[in-house]
Amino acid sequence: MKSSVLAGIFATGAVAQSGPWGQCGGLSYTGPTTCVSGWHCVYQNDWYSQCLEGAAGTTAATSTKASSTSTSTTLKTSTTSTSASKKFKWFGINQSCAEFGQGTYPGVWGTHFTFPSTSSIQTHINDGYNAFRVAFAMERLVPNQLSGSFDAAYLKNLTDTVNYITNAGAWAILDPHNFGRYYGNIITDTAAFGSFWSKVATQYASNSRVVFDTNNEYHDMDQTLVFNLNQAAITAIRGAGATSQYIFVEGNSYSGAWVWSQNNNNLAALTDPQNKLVYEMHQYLDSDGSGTSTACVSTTIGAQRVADATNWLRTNGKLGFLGEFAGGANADCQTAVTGLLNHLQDNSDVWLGALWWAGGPWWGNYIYSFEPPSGTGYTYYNSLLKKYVP
Ligand SMILES: *[C@@H]1O[C@H](CO)[C@@H](O)[C@H](O)[C@H]1NC(C)=O
Ligand SMILES: CC(=O)N[C@H]1CO[C@H](CO)[C@@H](O)[C@@H]1O
Repeated sequence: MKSSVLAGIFATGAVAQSGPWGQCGGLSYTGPTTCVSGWHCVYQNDWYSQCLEGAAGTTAATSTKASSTSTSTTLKTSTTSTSASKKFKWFGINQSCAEFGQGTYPGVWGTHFTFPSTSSIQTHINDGYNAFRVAFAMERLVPNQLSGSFDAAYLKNLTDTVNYITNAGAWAILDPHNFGRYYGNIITDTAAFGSFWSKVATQYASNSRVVFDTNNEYHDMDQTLVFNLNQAAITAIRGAGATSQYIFVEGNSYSGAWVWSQNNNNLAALTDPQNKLVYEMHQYLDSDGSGTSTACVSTTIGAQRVADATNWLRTNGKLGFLGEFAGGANADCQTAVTGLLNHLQDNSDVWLGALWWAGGPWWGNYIYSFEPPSGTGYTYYNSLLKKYVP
C-alpha cells in the first residue's frame, strides 16, 4: 500500500479530507468524503470511491498514473463497468484442497488433503458463479506411474466433486495441479502424459460440462516440451472419444498473462480437431506477480498486466481464460481487480472468463481465501465479483 494512502488513513487528529488515492466514499465507509486540493473523489463502485488527481470532471488521474507505470496507452478498460451487455462464459472460484500436502503422497485424507465443500460450492452457485477449477494431485490419482491405473478411492472423491458441480449446471475444470511435474520431476515422457489424459478423458467423456486443463503452471521447462505435452494431452483426449469438452492449455512461466507473449508464442500452433482450445493464463497483481502479497502494485495494474495477452489472443485468433487471479483485501487492490475484470469483460470476444484464487475448506485466514462464510477474500470481494457472473 502506498504511504500516501496510509498517511490519509492514519493521520492523527481530525482528518477532514482524503489524500491522494485515498478512499472517499462507499457503503459502510465513515471517513472523509472530500479530497485534498488537486484531487477529486471518483465513484468506483458501491463500496469504494477514490481520490484521483485533478479537478472533478477530468480523467487525468487514471491515465497519468497508468502512463507512469506502463508503456501501454491503448488499454481498453474502464473503472466503472460500462459493459453490462458483455458477459463472461465462465466466472467462478478455484477449489483448492485435494492437491494440498504436496510432497506427502499419497498422504491421508482429512490430514494432508481433503475435497472441496459441496455446501460452499452451492453457496457460490447460488450467487451465480458457474465455473469451479478442481485442483488435484496426479500422484494421488495415478500413484504408481504416469501411465498407470487410478486410485479408485481418490477418483471417486474427485468424481463426486465434479458431478456435484456439473449436476448443478455449472462447469468443472479438472486441474492436475502439478506444474508439469510428477513426484517432483519434470514430465518428459509425452506418451505417458498422453496415456494419463486418455484415461482421464475416458472417465469423463460423457460429461460435456467437464473442462480438461492439461496441467497447472508449467515453469522452468523447455518450451518445446511444454508444447509437446499440451499437444499430447489434446490428441489423447480427442482420441479417447471426449469430443464435446473444452480443453484449457497452460503455458510456461507459471502461465503468467503478463509474460505470455514473450514465452509462450509457440503454443499458438497447438491444434485441436474439435477446435475447442482455450488458453488459460494466470495473473496476480503484487510486485513479483506471485500472488503472495496483499499489496497491489497500483490501482491500474490489473488491466495493465493482461493487456499484452489480450493483444496476443486477438492477433492469433485465440480464446483465453484467466484461470487464477486475486488481490489483497484493501482499497488499492479492489480498484485494480475492478480494472482487471472490466478489461476482461470489455474484451470478452477473446476472454471467456476468470476464476478467483481460491476457495477450499482449509485456507483458514489466507489472504485470498474465498471460502464462505468468513474467508478474507470472500467477505471483501464477493459483492464485487458477483457483478461479473454470467
Ligand atoms: C474419500 O472421501 C471419504 C469421505 O467422503 C473419505 O473417508 C476417504 O478417506 C476419501 N478417500 C480419498 C482417497 O480421498
Ligand atoms: C497464489 C497462490 O496461492 N498460488 C498457489 C497455487 O497453488 C499451489 C498449490 O496449491 C500453491 O503452492 C501456490 O502458492
